[in-house]
Amino acid sequence: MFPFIEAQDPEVFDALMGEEKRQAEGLELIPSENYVSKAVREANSSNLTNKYSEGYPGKRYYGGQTYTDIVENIARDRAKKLFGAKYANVQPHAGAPANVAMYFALLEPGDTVLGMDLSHGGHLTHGHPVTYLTKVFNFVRYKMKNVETGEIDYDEMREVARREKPKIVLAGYSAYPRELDYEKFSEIAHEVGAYAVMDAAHIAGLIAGKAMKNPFEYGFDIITTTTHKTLRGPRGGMILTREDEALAKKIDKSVFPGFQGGPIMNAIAAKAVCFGEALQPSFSRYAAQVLANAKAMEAVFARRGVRMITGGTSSHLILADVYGSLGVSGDEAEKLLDEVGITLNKNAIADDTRKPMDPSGIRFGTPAITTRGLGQKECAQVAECMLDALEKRADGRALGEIRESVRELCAEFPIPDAFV
Ligand code: DSN
Repeated sequence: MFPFIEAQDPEVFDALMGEEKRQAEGLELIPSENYVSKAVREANSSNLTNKYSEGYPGKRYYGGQTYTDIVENIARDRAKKLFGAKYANVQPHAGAPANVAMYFALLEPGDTVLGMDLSHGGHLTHGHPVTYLTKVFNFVRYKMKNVETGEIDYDEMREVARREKPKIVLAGYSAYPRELDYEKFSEIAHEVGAYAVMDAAHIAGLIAGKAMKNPFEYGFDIITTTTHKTLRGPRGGMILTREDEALAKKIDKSVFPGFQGGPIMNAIAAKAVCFGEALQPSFSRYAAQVLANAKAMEAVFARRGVRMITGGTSSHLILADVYGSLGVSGDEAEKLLDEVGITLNKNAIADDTRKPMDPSGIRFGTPAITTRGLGQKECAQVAECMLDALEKRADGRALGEIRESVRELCAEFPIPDAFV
């Protein structure tokens, strides 16, 4: 593996091999991570990294675009097919740039966006004060009505929308594990003349695989997403427009030249390959299994009395209040589980009173372990291991045994090379 790097640059080679081993021998539960196929990796490291392609297929600023145009058109066509969209822009470098380009396409400085309260699962790019976005746009909030069930307060959303007149009503989260009532979202957005926009970064693969609802089927105007989470592609972003051509043109202009320069064409080739994989029947089976596996983990947490925000999950992720239930903080839990070979992330829970760097919760999910082939039985076993490790955190021998059982599970389920 990596023979040229090995010969030329042993320092980087060593780090890459260390990561190879870490990924092979540990269980990846960060819900926004996944393993890509070797085909996606080949495309991502292909000769297209040598090429500049500012513009769009058929309308570029540089010559030599015969093959970049072919690749980008394949990526766009497959993306449209996957999500039932009429237009796709596959050039955003990642999810945050996709959201920034979407805001600047739809808004004037000072305009208002109505999004989920950040402590209830929203994302930094949905208007966290640490981002530059809040210097330009005005962000107002809706929340969950009940954090034990995850029910969103649609009455409050409507009231705030009528009062604040947002130009965008934004759905989608990085730490909210339930399905949404998309019909209500688009009804409220369109009542006040706003666009209904979904940031599907986390669940794009589950939508594409038809395991979760598609917001476009409920009147949403735009979907932004990453391509590297449940969609199982290269690191990257994308913006889809359901049917409005004028809107799609604004998005294109906003991505380039408004915000980005040259597209990362090797990543676009990898997106094309990933979308090709996601169009196969095997991907729908994968998406359904991701959900079934999360349910299997939920059942163990519920049986062992650990509080889950929203009471459990209807998606790929679980947000557990480990401080409230087990007296171990999110940061301690993250570090402890890392030691036994289980990687996840600390996360604030709704209305958390602890600090962001040491919150009450952990966030974990099943996209990567499902790619590895684990089923419900093994996922339940992983959940038991997690809670055993947290409960027996003072018992070095018990932790050593858990580390060993994680290693055995990893050996039984190696990271696959291909999915189709
Ligand atoms: N870092 C991503 C996540 O883990 O949800 C979102 O930016």
